[in-house]
Amino acid sequence: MPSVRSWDIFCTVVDNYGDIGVCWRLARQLAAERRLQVRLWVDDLASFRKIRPDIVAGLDTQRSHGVEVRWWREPFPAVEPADVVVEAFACNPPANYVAAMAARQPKPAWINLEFLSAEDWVRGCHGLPSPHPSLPLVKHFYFPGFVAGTGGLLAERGLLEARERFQSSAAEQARFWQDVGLPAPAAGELQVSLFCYPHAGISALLRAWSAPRVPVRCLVPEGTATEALSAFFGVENVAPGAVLRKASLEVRVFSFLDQDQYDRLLWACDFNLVRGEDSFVRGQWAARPLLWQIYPQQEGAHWPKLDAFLSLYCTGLSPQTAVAVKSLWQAWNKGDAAGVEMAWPGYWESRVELQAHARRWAVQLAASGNLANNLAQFCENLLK
Ligand code: TRH
Repeated sequence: MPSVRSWDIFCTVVDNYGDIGVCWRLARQLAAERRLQVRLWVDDLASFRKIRPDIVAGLDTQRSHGVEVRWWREPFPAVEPADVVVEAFACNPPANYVAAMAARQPKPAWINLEFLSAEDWVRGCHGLPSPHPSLPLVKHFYFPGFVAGTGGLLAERGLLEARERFQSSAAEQARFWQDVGLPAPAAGELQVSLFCYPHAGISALLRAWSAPRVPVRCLVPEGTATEALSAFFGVENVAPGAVLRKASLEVRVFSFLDQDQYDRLLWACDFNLVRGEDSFVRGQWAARPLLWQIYPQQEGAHWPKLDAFLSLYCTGLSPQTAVAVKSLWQAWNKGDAAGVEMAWPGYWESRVELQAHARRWAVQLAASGNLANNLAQFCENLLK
């Protein structure tokens, strides 16, 4: 492999944090572990700053973690295209940049990094070429995935070992709680993190957790479930720092953490509610039981994706636990409060099996390698 390949990664922030979350993770890993020269073009630096606080909104050029971060805006400057060009989620690099790619010798490897899905068709489309309709360029579709024959999932080197160390070290956990300004958990208290889109099912879980059984501490990032929390606790202030209590439930609202600290939060909790794409993947690497809210798409395109993941994830579970997982996940994604309320006790009863399963699942996922390395190798083959 040549000593330093250059990469341009293009990211438009459509909404939320998943687009930049994935692109930043990829850029950082390529720079740190493969010593590549990475330029990340982002159209919304304010969203980026939420998950990487050293990013300054309004700067055309800055560096973070060995990555050159460029503000993507019009008019797009005349720059020399990199050896590898990644457009995340079909975001279409600027026309003058694409024209420069076509004029470059040798041509860059051009990748469209797709959304994550467990559906079967992904393996058939992963890596397929798509010739440009008018320019001498070929784009390749690159799909992340959960099984061999896909691009795998983003995971930094040593991630599982770091998580293992953290989860077995009381000192590391104590340091974490201190660093993020949250009190350490009380003995016997169930720790839950809650990251989701607004929906009616949230109140059902809050009700279940406040029933006097096991004390629950629920940690919620700012801007999440705000209306549900307001209504449930009858308060207006659900800003960062808010502490809300009802019977055996305590909710604490925190300011967004950077990605590394958010990982530790997932590792530190007993049960994680995650959403979208990137927190969903990190929830799996955390090796703890999880509940995923998929990003809702038009015309229900997300339902087959949810079902495909559920059938993969539930393989190897006892029939009773598989039903418990499917019932809760489906009710949660429908925003069906009554369904969530009915499904929670069965899920909770299966927690020992689910915990063991979550650990096995993370090991199984790691066996497919990691997306950054798989993608770098794929591009090297294209550039040969
Ligand atoms: O924010 P999201 O809902 O992003 C979504 C999805 O990616 C969806 O597929 C996409 O189409 C849409 O955006 C545009 O959820 P996601 O994917 O989990 O991204 C959240 C990111 O924020 C992830 O990188 C983790 C990070 N994060 C932190 O760094 N700190 C935090 O405190 C929290 C709560 C999240």
